[in-house]
Amino acid sequence: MTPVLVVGVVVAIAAAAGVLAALRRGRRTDVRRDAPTVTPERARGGLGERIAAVFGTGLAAGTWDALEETLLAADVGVATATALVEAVRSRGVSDAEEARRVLRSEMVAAFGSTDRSLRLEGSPAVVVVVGVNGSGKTTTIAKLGARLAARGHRVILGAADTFRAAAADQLEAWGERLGIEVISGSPGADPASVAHDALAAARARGATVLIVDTAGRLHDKRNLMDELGKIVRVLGRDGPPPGEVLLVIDGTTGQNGLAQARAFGRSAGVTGVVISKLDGTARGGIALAVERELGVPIKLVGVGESPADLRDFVPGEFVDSLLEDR
Ligand SMILES: Nc1nc2c(ncn2[C@@H]2O[C@H](COP(=O)(O)OP(=O)(O)OP(=O)(O)O)[C@@H](O)[C@H]2O)c(=O)[nH]1
Ligand SMILES: [Mg+2]
Repeated sequence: MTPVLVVGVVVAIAAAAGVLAALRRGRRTDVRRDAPTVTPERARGGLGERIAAVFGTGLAAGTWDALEETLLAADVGVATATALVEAVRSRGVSDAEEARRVLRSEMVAAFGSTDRSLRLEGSPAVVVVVGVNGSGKTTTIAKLGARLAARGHRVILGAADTFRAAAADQLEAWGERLGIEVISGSPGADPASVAHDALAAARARGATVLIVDTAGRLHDKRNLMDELGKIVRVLGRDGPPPGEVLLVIDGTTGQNGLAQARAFGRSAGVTGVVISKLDGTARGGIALAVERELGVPIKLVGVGESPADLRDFVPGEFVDSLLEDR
């Protein structure tokens, strides 16, 4: 490994530790505050410290390459890494502290100041959750359902993932645990018809939010994107279209996640992104790549498997946790 690559790999690990530590410590009211003050992750160093190392010996020929490698190793993507390095370079930055300040403001600016709140309009408001298999859709639905129910919503879940019999069972188990009703069809049923039935039930029960689970794969050779499009159309047939189509991306899949995001973003009318499993990844920078590439706001992040492990995505906090100097 070249020294640059070594720095990159270390940074990637440190970045994840920083994100995790900051998210766990929590800066929002709904965040658990039971993490110890000093954790092994924090002791290992963060992206800020690594950037300090890059600039530590003053500006040299390799500084900008090292910075770019550092960012790439945290998975911010080539286009974003190049743009960030260029931004820092063009400001005539000369020391680590200044570099980090400029980098922070450029990273936050890269996210933009778009509205990241969930659009919960309509009665019921409809949220469709899409993504490749295993990305974390069902778990995210449980977390979101729990959050909305705790805020006074009457929530119903629709199990339109009919690919596996166990998929509806999984959602039903969550429903039981959380005290939330789940509408499902028979295994192999047309997902759009399950979605339709779930909406009818939600209306009949006076639910304020319907969250619809979908499959990441299909039984036959039908096109998944067409199928998801059909679900969304059916849900909007005699009312407004679903307010949210949330794409769940597994934060541990790196550039692969980006490829998925492109496919879903183009075809399924995605309105928001959830990045799951940020607790298990060295690649928090994927958030920058995804938003820049898709132009769709990241709204939520998943940081664990329990119902409380859902956070609003706040760019400033996210970047601070990536860059924090511990
Ligand atoms: N650590 C961690 N694990 C997660 C998170 N979100 C989901 N998982 C785990 O990831 C695995 C897959 O999650 P699911 O919610 O079943 O994923 P899915 O997209 O519904 O999968 P399919 O139904 O097969 O398409 C499960 O073991 C979850 O517990 C997260 O934020 N952090
Ligand atoms: Mg699922």
